[in-house]
Amino acid sequence: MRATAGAKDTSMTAAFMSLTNPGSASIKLTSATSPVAGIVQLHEMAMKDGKMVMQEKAGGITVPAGSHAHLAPSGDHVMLMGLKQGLKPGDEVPLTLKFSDGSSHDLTVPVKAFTEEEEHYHPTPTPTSTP
Ligand SMILES: [Cu+2]
Repeated sequence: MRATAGAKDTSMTAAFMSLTNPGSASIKLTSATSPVAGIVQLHEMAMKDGKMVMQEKAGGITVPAGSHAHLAPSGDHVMLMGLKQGLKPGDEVPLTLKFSDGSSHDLTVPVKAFTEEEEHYHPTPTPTSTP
């Protein structure tokens, strides 16, 4: 989870992780909650009007059977908004993930300083081929 210490906007942050699905059926991360945030959403980066923006990911984040989903600053992430406290490197934040099969997982997420912050909110335009 990205620290808010030193950030311009300390009311929100994001969590990044790798999810592994050892099962034989794909599964979706459908929601998340944390006591430090008023609202937790699952976000994706999407191209809108020629620039990358983040938006709520409809239907959740799929973890394919026997594979992984990587939540990273340039892609899908867990967005924490309405933070009730500042987060500094070294802090640990409880995060509960809920999945489409009804299971939930309680995590303790370490807070780290992220140098990718600018990339996350203001991604450098990269040339893309038009289909
Ligand atoms: Cu976001």
